[in-house]
Amino acid sequence: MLDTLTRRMAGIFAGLRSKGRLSESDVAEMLREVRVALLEADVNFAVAKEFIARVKERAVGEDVYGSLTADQTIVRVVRDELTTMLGGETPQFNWSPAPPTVILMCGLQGSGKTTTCAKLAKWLGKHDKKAMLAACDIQRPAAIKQLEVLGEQVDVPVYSKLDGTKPVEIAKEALARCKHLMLDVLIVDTAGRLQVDKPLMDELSQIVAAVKPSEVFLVLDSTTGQEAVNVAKAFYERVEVTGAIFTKLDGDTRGGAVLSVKAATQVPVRFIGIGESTDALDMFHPDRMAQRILGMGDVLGIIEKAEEAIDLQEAKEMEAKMQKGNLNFEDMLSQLAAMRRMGPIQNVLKMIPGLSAHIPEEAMNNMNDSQVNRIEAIILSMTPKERVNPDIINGSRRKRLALGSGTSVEEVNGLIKQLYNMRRQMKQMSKLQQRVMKSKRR
Ligand SMILES: Nc1nc2c(ncn2[C@@H]2O[C@H](COP(=O)(O)OP(=O)(O)OP(=O)(O)O)[C@@H](O)[C@H]2O)c(=O)[nH]1
Ligand SMILES: [Mg+2]
Repeated sequence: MLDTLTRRMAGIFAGLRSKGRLSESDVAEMLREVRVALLEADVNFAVAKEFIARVKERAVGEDVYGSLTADQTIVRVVRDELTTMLGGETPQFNWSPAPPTVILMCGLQGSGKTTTCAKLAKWLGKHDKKAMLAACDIQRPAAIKQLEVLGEQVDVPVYSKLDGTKPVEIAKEALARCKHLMLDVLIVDTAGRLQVDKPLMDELSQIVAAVKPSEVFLVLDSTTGQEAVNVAKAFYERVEVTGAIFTKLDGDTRGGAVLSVKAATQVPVRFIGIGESTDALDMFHPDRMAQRILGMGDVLGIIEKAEEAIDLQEAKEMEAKMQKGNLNFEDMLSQLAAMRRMGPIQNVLKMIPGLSAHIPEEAMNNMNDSQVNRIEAIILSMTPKERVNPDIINGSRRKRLALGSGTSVEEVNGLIKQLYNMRRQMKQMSKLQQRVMKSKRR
């Protein structure tokens, strides 16, 4: 996601840091590079220009030239202005005071509405809100089926009708049903069109009037670049869109539309879709996104992902084991599972501050989950006894494990050695901790 831009920005600021005192022309040169990087990432021309002008103005105001900490100041100014450009504060979710809260999804054909309905339902589930989906795209029978399949995947009910009932009526009936079942949120999936036309807008207006949504999310395909911004403008003029959801930000999209839509149209970005699975939806935080783009990482994002993935009780037990230094392969297996729940390893790595600037792009792309898969395969080939007591794994068993897991004896040996190393380190660390505690008490 926005990898090229992040890399460029991190490079620009690293160059600045090595300069020491900054002159006015240093800063002007830096801003010129930033502007080019933004434009290359497909940020709207007017938005980029306005951004640079604001940074320049503040740089003068904050007296950065000649000061020793000029680079820090300028990075801070750029970060703040970038945050503002992305929408400033993270908008609060608009819950209806009288549940259920209705969310209307709209957008052009193929933008990702139906998929995002399911992702959103799952996201809401993680936030203790029970959702229901309403299939109001009756243009294609396959669309209803698609929503039903997705609904089953994320374990939420889907309200649908195959008898030619109009979308407005379906939405109304679904709302009544949702109330009856005392669910928290109704998500309404609608039909897409190739372009913003009158029939589409009329249908949306009717649904809005009938079910009074608290949130109207416009789903935009980020691979369409600046066209997405034009679509957002057109929708915003006709319906009360409360937020944009950008899909398909995984892969190699330049993503400039995501960066410019708020400044160009007033529509704030609320979520981003980063993959096809129902998990691949992140809430959009302007400040964190700005930090990420500037190579400062997204520490809060990592913590949130970890909190979602790790069971607190399990973590405590693990810590106790680590202190005693008797970590075993069962523990390693559950750690790997927790890691997997945090999403593809590349995505997590990219959130670590500074990493993207220092690890070459190629190396980053080579880092994938296959390493984790191999380790898991080896552990799963062990007997339960071997997993808790690796001492009993002898030479012939190691050969067998390599064969069973499709790896090599070297890899098996390496893994076992790694476990022993970890045990030793843990023991040393807890000894050190105890010593520090003792000396503090004295
Ligand atoms: N890689 C990737 N693919 C996505 C993402 N979101 C949606 N897709 C894919 O985009 C395609 C279209 O998604 P749909 O959800 O069917 O789009 P839609 O807007 O409902 O389409 P219509 O109902 O035909 O207007 C599907 O193949 C999805 O898997 C995303 O965040 N990343
Ligand atoms: Mg659809």
